[in-house]
Amino acid sequence: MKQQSKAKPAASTYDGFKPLGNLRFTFESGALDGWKIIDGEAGTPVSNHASLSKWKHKPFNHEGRFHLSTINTADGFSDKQQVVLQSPTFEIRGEQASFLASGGFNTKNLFVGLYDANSGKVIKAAGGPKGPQMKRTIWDVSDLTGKTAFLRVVDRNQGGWGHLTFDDFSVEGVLVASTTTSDATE
Ligand SMILES: [Ca+2]
Repeated sequence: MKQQSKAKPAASTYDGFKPLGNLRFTFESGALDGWKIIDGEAGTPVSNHASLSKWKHKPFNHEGRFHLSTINTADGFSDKQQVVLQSPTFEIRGEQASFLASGGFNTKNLFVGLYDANSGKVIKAAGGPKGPQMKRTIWDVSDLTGKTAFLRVVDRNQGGWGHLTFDDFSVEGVLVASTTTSDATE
């Protein structure tokens, strides 16, 4: 690959992944699209930045123009910002789900979680690559078909790479009315 000039940011490159179903979260409206902040705060939870300010040579490679971010403050970036974001509730009808995420590794304080909406328990968790460029996660959800679920992007980490970005979620599924999510545990 040709070396990028330091003066010129690298062009953002989306992986062009074929969606795994009709239910998608891509944030291309520039708004939260039904996601809610359930703990903490985020200055600009839906970001159109192409990269972190110190990593212009390593763009996020998000889908489209916007992604979900726990590092984007009202006027810049801060790993100290802590926030928990929750998706709308949906019924899983497919066998696989997929998304892009960057930021820190999966830990108990920092993860993208898939929750059982009835029990409120985490079913699956993943993190970023401990770096600025989004990596793709594909989850086998074949044993969850017919169950209701929601996603959370959990950021309670203030250290280095203590943030997550999230974009381009897809699964075969349908949105449903929220049930017992207020009792959900982490
Ligand atoms: Ca997007």
